[in-house]
Amino acid sequence: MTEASRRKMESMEQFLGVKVHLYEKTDSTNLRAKEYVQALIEKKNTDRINEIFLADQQTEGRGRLGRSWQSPPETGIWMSYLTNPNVPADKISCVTLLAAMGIARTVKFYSLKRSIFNVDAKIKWPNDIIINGKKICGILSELVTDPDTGMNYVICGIGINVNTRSFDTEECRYASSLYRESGITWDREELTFGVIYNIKEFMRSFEIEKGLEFIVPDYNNMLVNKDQEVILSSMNPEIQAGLEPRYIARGIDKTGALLVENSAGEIIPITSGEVSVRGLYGYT
Ligand code: BTX
Repeated sequence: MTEASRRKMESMEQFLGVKVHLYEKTDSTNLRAKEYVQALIEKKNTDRINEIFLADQQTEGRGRLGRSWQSPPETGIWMSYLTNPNVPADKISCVTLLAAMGIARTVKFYSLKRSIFNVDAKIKWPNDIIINGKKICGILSELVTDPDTGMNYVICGIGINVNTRSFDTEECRYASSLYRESGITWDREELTFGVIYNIKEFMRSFEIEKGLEFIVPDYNNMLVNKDQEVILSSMNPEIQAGLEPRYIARGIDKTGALLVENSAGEIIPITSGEVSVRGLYGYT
């Protein structure tokens, strides 16, 4: 990151009302945020927190279930949004869905502004943003609870492939970037500000409403496999044994669960983070 963009980023802190921690290179922004939370817990923090950990490059970017996340220098947005929302613990998982909405909305606004009409951002429940059937963004949310106060801190790790030219490993066969899908170089700073702004706004509404009802219609409009057949799978053999071969994805409900319809026409809410959703053909 250049000195000029660093200064710009810092001056945006006040506008966005968030503190930004910048790193040229770090192992993982989620790990930086976790360390920070530990220090807050030791200091017996009771304040509300909205802070961003943003890196140009991650050397050990992490995905879910111990997977890795490729985070090469100056190509993407590798950041963790740290917050401690005033909502019950059972609603904390909604933060991932709010982040996905914030990112998808930012990509849409940016595309409209620049007349880029060949990218249509969709959400793959619960934590991916998809364009043309390819994964351009993943979200890894982690929870840390203060054992004394019960305060919940959510670290919402966001990886967006912005101007990545190529993904050459088999591991990334479903990956793409905004550049690759649009043929245009995107402004990472502008996107970063938009993502932070939109997530913060969604979080604010979520705390007022104490739920997700306000995003359900918009979310379902962006759901990549809405009303399509999907296959659910789980690494947990007990959960896997109870799953049918195919379902139809009907959309999320106000708790953030994915509603799927089985062969008998029954609607089943899927809440488990242990279940992953695949379309019949390829990744989505
Ligand atoms: P995930 O488990 O859904 O996706 C990880 C999988 O995605 C990998 O196993 C690989 O197949 C594929 N993959 C790896 N790198 C990329 C990439 N750059 N683009 C597309 N596909 C890829 C998704 O986990 C959650 C990722 C969160 C990443 C952010 S970055 C900031 C924060 N810090 C951190 O360490 N992680 C988060």
